[in-house]
Amino acid sequence: MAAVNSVTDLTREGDIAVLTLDSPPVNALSADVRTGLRAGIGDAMADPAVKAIVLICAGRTFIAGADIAEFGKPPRGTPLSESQAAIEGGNKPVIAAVHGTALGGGFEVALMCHYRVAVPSARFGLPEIKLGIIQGAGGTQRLPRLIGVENAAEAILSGTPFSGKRALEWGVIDALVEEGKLREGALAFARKAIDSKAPLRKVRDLQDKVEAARGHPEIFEKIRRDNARKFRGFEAWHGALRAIQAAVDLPFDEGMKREREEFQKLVTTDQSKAQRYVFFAERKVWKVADVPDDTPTLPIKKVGVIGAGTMGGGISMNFLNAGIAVQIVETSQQALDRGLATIRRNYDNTAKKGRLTPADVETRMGLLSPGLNLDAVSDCDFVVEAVYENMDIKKDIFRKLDKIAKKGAILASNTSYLNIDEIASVTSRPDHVLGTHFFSPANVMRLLEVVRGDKTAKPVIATTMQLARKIGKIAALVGVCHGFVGNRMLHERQREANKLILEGAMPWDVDRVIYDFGLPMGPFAMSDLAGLDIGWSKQTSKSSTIREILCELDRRGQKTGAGFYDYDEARNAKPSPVVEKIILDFAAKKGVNRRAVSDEEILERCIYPMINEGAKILEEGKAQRASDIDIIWINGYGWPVYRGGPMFYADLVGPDKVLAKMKEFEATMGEDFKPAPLLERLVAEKKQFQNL
Ligand code: 3H9
Repeated sequence: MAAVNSVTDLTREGDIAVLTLDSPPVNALSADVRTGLRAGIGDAMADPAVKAIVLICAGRTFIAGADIAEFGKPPRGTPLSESQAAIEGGNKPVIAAVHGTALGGGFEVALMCHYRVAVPSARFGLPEIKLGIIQGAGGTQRLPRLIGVENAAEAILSGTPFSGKRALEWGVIDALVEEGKLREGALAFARKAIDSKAPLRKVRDLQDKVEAARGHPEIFEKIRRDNARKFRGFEAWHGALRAIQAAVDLPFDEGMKREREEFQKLVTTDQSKAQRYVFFAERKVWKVADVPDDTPTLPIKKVGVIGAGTMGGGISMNFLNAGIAVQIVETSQQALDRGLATIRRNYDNTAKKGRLTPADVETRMGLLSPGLNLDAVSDCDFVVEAVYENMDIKKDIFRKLDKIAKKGAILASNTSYLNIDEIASVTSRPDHVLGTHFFSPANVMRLLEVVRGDKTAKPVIATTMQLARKIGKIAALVGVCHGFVGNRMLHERQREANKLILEGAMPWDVDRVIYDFGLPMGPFAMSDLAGLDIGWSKQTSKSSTIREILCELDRRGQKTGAGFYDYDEARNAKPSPVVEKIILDFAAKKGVNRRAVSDEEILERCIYPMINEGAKILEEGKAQRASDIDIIWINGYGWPVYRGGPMFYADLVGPDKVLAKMKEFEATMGEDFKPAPLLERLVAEKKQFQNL
C-alpha cells in the first residue's frame, strides 16, 4: 500500500486505483480524512496508468459524515469542495463503494462520485437535521436531482437512513454487490465502467427530476404544512427546504452557494450547538466512571415482572419486543387478565397501524407467561418489581423475592421516589439490588433512570445498562435521593408553578410559557393528564391547596372532563372560569395581593430552580455529569432537544445570570431560591456545567 497520509492509502489493481480511507471509529471527515481524500484523488487522476478509481473505507463503515467535534472550531485541512472539484472535474470514473452507513457528508461524498455501489446491508442517510444544521457538501442539490424533490425532502427532513435496497430502487446507487465482497464488486463495476467508455455521469448535471418540480411551489407548501407540528420550534428545517427549493429554481452552482449560506447560518446557532452537544451526551451517558467497559455482565434470558398494572405491562412489553421471555406475576386472576388484555390490545393496535405483523404479535405474546404466585420467577435472571409506591409493600415483596429468586439474579424496583438502599436492606443480596425507574408509558418512553444503591455491584450495573440498551432505552445512572434526578427537579418547577398561580398568573399562562419554550405541555396540563387525585383521598382532603379543592369538586383531570382546565368530549382543553374563581377566592382567603406576573418571570421561576437543583444533584454525586441530567430531561420530560437540556440551557443563558436571578428571588422570596454552592463556584471560576 502507498500511504497518502496517516488515514489514506492508494493502491492499484491493474488499471484501477483503490483509495482507502481508514480513520476509526467511523471514518468521519476530519481534517486528515479530507486532506487524504483530496490528495488521493489527485494522485490517482494524475497517474496515467489509472483508468478508474474506487473509493472505499476500512473498518465498520463508509464515511459517517463530517467530524461533528470540528464544528465551531477554526477550519483546518483541505476543504471538501476541493475533492468535489477534483472528482467532478476529473476525466476518470470514480466509484464509491459503500458498506455500513454513508451518512451526512459521507453520503454527499458518494453523491459526488460518478457511480455508487453498495452491499445490501449498507445504509444511506442525511442526518444533519438532527444536529440542527443542513447539508454542507451538496446533499440538498444532488439528492433531489437523483430521487426527486418529495423523496429528497423526506430523507433530509426525517434524517432517517434508508436501506441499500431502497437506494437501488431510487437510483441512488447503481448496483448492489454481494455482502462481504464489496471490494471485488466495486472493482468489477469499475472494470465495466472502463470498458463501456460511457460518458461520466455527474449527478450535478441531472435535470429531469428537479425540472418536474419547477413552477410548483405547492409541493413545498404541502411539505411545510405536513411537517409544521413535528418541527415546532426547530429552525434548521426551514433552511433545508429553502436549499432544496434552490435545487429546483437555480443552476447547480448557485444552488450550492445557497446551501452553503444556509449551512453557515445554522452551524452557529444555539440550536445547532445544543443538538451537537446532545449527540455526544447521548453517547457519554452510557459510560459509568468506575464501571469499565470490560466489566463482566450476567446473561439475561428471562425477566420476571411483578405487577401487571400500567407500569408492569409496559415494562414487560419492552422485554418481549427484544425477544426476551417474561414471567409476569399478579395477585389476582382478574388483575392478571386485565394486564394481559392491555398488552395484547396495545400490540393489536400497533399491528393495525402496520408496524407489526400478526405473527410478530403472536411471537411476543408467546414469550409472556402469566402467573399468580411469586414462586414463578424463581428461574428469572432479572426481576423488576412494579407494584405501587409503598415502602412496606415493596419491602415485603423484596423479602420474598430474595428467598425465591435464584442465586445471582438481579432484583430491580421500579420506583419513582423510594429509597433503594432501604429496599435492598431487607434482602441478603443488597449488591444485586438496584432501581429501574421507567417512565410512563413504559413501552414508549425512551428514558430509564438506573438507580445505583450504596451496595449495588459493578457487574449488576453493567448488566442493567446493557439490558437497557438491548430494549432500546437510553439509560442514565443516578443515585439514591428523593425523586432521583428527573422528578427531584420537576418538583422545583411544580412548586413554583403552584406559587405563581396564587401570586397572579393563571394555570394557562404558566402552561403557555412552558409550551412556547418548547416542552410538549405545561405543568397544569400535565397534572390534568396524569390525574389530580394521585396521592389524594377524600377522607384526608382539607381544601388546603388548589389541587385539593379541585379534587373535592370532582375536577380530577382529563379523565373526569375537568381539572385545571375544562375539557370537551374530544379532550380539548379550555381555560376554566370556575378554576379562575377558585384561584382568586383561595388567594384572597390566604391574603395574597395578586399582581401582574410577566412571562419572563414565569419562565425564570419555573426553570432556574430546576437548574439550581441540578447543581445540587451534581454536587451530591447523584448524577455523573451535567449532560446526563440533560439526557434525562430530553428523553423523560420532553425538554426540547434544541435547547440541549436544563443544564446546557444554563450554560447558554450564562451561569452568572442564573445565579444573579436566584439571589434576587432569594432576597424577596426566601429559601426556595438559595443558590447551590456548585452554581456559586461555577460562576466564581467562570466555568460552565458542560466543562465541569
Ligand atoms: C455532516 O456530515 C454535515 C456535512 O453535510 C457537512 C459537510 C461535510 N463525528 O454512535 P457510535 C463517534 S454532519 C465525530 O457509538 P455506532 C461517536 O461519538 C454529520 N464523531 O457508534 C463515538 O465516540 P465514542 C452527519 C463521531 O456504531 C464513536 O464515533 N453524520 C461521528 O452505534 C462511535 O459512534 C452523522 O450525524 C461524527 N460524525 O453508530 C452521523 N460519528 O466512542 C453520526 C460517530 O468516543 N454518527 N462519532 O463515544 C452516527 O449516527 C453513528 O455514530 C453511526 C455509528 C451510525 C455512524
